[in-house]
Amino acid sequence: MSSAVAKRLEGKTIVITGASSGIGRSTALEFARTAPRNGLKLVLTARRIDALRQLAEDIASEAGPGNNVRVLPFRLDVSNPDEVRGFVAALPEEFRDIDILVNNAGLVKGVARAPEIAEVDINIMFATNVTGLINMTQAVLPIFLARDGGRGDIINIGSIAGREPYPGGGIYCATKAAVRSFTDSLRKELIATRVRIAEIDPGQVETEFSIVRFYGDKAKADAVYAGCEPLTPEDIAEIVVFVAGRRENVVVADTLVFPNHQAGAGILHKKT
Ligand code: NDP
Ligand code: 8X3
Repeated sequence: MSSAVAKRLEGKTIVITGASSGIGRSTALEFARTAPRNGLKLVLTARRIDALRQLAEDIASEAGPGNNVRVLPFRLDVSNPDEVRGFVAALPEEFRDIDILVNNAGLVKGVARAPEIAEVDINIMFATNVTGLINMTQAVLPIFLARDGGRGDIINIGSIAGREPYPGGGIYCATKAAVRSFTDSLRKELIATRVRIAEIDPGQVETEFSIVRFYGDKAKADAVYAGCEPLTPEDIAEIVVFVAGRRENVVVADTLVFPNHQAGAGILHKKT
């Protein structure tokens, strides 16, 4: 017997960006766990294709024997506008009728403050977190709008950083504020359709995020989480699937989620 959520997800084609790690990877697994026998099609995208192929194997074993989840690992750099422009046309026909887009790919680079912020870091954060997310949305939205008056879900992963800018995060925070602004505009622009636009803003989640921030320095990344208990990527994945699995008339527009020791950007109670 299927749960109500599994039935609502029946036959859906779901695209997840940044599925090779962290929140995106956990979201792919969570969709498969929630609806293993409901004909889901998962298009898992990121730059690291080997990690996506491994994830496809992990999903097959998690979803268990008899599952009918179909997984397509697809190499895609969202910061490359040409790749994003060609994305939908490059999908095999049976994966093209996309129902849900999870715009999750994103990154932070460094903790530098103006005027010391490297131009290369500024550019990659904006090209990935902002232009990449907007281009993905524009690539997929025509599919939604062509469907009986407009139907489909866009779930954007923002951040507390988009609401509360902090020193050393000037560029990353600005990118997430841009995501928030674009998301809110989009929801208003699409009011005459049944397209649902959601934003989920996590606080501290332990993933590869801080390793990327500190250019691969694991010790610096670990120090971020010392003395506290961050959210896990699974915590956010469960919320993504919850949002996608609501009754069609229910829009969970905006969600802010913290671990228990956090009450704002950088407002953390750490054990000493
Ligand atoms: P991870 O570093 O673990 O995952 C980031 C994912 O984004 C990876 O799969 C990576 O894949 C992908 N990615 C990065 N650049 C590109 C690109 N140019 N094209 C395609 N994919 C790309 O971090 P998280 O899981 O934590 O991050 C996911 C999202 O959550 C981000 O948008 C982040 O800003 C947001 N977030 C994270 C928080 C945290 O504390 N961790 C808190 C709030 C929000 P690959 O390298 O293979 O391309
Ligand atoms: C990640 C949360 O506070 O490290 O988006 O910027 S924070």
